[in-house]
Amino acid sequence: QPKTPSKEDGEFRDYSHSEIARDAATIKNSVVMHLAATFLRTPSNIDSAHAYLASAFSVRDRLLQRWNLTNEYHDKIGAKRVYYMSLEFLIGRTFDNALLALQLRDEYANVLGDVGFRLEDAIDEERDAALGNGGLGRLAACYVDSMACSNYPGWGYGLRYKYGMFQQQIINGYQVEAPDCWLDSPNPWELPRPDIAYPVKFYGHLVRDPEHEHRYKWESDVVYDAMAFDVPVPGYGTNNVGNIRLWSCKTNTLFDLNKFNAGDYQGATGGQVAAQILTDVLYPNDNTNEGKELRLRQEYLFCSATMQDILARFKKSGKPLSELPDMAAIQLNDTHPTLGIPEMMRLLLDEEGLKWDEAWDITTRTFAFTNHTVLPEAMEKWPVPMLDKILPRHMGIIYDINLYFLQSVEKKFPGDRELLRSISVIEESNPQQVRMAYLACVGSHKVNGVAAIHSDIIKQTIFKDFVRVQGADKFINKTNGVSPRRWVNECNPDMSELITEVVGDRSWVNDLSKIKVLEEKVDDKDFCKRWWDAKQKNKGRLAEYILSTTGIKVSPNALFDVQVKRIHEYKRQLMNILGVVYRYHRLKQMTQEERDKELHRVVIFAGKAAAGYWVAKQVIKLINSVAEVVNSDEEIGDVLKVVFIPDYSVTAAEYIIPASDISQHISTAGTEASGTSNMKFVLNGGIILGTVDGANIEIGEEIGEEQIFFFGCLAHEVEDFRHYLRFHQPKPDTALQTAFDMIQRNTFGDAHIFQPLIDAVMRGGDVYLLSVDFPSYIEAHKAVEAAYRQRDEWVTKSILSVSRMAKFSSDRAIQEYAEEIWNAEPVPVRGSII
Ligand code: 6GP
Repeated sequence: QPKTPSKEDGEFRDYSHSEIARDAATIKNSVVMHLAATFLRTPSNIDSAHAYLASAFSVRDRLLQRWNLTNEYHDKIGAKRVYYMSLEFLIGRTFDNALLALQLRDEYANVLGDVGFRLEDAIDEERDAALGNGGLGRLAACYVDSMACSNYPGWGYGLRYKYGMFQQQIINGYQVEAPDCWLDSPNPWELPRPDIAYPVKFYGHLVRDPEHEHRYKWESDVVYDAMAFDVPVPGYGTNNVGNIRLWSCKTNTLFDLNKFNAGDYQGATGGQVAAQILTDVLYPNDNTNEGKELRLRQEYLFCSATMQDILARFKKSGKPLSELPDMAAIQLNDTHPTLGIPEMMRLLLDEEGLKWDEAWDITTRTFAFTNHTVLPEAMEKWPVPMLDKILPRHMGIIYDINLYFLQSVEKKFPGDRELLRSISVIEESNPQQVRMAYLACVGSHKVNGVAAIHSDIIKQTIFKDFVRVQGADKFINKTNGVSPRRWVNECNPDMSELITEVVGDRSWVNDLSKIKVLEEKVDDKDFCKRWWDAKQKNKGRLAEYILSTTGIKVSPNALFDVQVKRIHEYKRQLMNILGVVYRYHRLKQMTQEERDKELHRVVIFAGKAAAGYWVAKQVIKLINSVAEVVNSDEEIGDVLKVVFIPDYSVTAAEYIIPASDISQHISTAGTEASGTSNMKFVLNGGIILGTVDGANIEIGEEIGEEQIFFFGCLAHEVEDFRHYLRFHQPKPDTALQTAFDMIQRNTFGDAHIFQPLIDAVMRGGDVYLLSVDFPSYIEAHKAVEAAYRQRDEWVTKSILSVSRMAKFSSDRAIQEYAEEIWNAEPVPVRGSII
């Protein structure tokens, strides 16, 4: 049981006397000190890059002091720790976030002002930490933020990729990928920890211990050292500072001096290159599994170092290993960290000498698993021969896990061979494959989906047999959430001011239920005007951003219609751009007088396609080709503009999301597990146009269906439509046919480039049901337009929506995980230094 700290308060050191002072003079001294001692600059010889770096290092000093305090405190009281294991953390920038958390933003703005710089420009010098693809990686970042802010003793574990998410350039309308060299300039937000490193083995062979059934010695010459880098996670308005521990390979010891002396320079560094490559790149796949050997080794390096670190920390407590589940909870962010389960078993059996049943009990009580997708192409599977070669011990352990599991199934359902085949962790294909989702499920005490509909779907599909065998209670829902710190307070200062004014203070940032009172303001004309003006200001800011990134001029007075997310067929950016083509066609049919009466609209896209996802890349090309024609059509002018903002990132999202009037979340029903940007858009006063899918459904339930524009078929209808379309040609309605015709008449350049996109609908079975949903999609757009013309009612919708969004704070999500999965409690660090 985690101890409550209160009664021991007096025993702990009071740090208030050692807190680095927060007055202007001390802050200025520390910035100047870092300029000189860290960057060899004087105040008369700096640029905004150094203004940023020196201030960031000075903020970091303050954070690290609290980092130490937090960890020492948690150690002393023996708090139960939560470990969030994720191959992705899409952190974005940290400087502004840290300033707000420490409540030192004004102080640093003044100090920078004194040396001739604007804080905003310094903030703009920071590069995003883009160690993730999309929703899954950003969720991990929001969750560590919430753990820190809600005082949970939580750490993230991940990999420190040298190259993060690729940089997207748009050349001739096509996506071109360039490496993201984010570590080129000093990174103030990480601390190298050469003292914290663990050996990680690959390949080799096993020697069985004749005395013990389940004990082996794993011998191998291929051993790499994984070294820790710590990234502090500022807790807003609390002493607690969380941590993300990222692993990288140490290479110094792999230099072969003998080869070098013999003149074999390449050979001398070969081992270093092999080690380095393990943590060089983030795989840029979102919702797909590549099955590459390098990826498997990456996953294992991560899991092995993390398990060794967690066990080492636990063992310092001196408690018996059977108490590990009382002191540590490990959450698997999808299947990518699943090797943690057999690795924990290996350490407990081979290194600690535990018996199988003891080790298995400890493991399953410690691990829990979150599933983030139902797309079949994302299901991780590893060929048995590959696993056996790279990780022979783990393959053996997985076989045993499966054997004991299947024996228990056989006992409960004797003679059901079909059940055994379908539920087995090993798929009987050629070659055999390890189903990682099944392994994660067998090795965890709880499995959750990320929105109500998604958690239901996984119980009816991939985990159907497991529900039968292991009981329904193991399978629960934890609807996603987003951090109000980054996704309102930081990215939308003007709206945040208004909320603060109504709430009375800024406490809503850590307790989103307080924004409910906004509801009382819907009849306050003056307030509504200021609400509208805040949105307009954000749109002005985005218009500038669009101009500087694309050269396209848009008017903030138009309706901003936004779809930003990874480019994927199931997310249906194609349907959006076909809708734009149809709109363009209609506008061209009108007289000038008629056009003048039309609502002006800017359609904004952003998002990356996986480098190897050809269809998604063609969609980007189509969007850019349509944009080029529409934007240069003088007849159309400002009535319609189409923009593709390149290189979507967390930072770009912070400009885009607060500026949307309407945002599109239009996945085929049943395919988007949750979505999290939908929550961010509504929290920033935008309205959703969406399908009845993922968290859209729960958002609708919370804010009221009058506040959301739903369209399209329902999840339970999808299978029938798909079945029909496998055998019948789709029948596009006139609008969709018109859009196809326009493309095929070369309106947007050579039509044959785009023919495969049309064929996917017309000949490929229309898997994502564009032909089915298009008519209601167009109708929904009309409804949006009519509503936007009623400005007062629109503002009412916007304010009401925001006021009812408390559920979608990641603080709520984390509290549910803590109570229902982790059995962990908040442990606010005492000895106040604030
Ligand atoms: C994503 C889901 O597609 C998205 O709907 C959800 O909001 C997000 O996870 C966070 O839960 N899944 C992935 O990005 C992914 O790669 C394996 O899943």
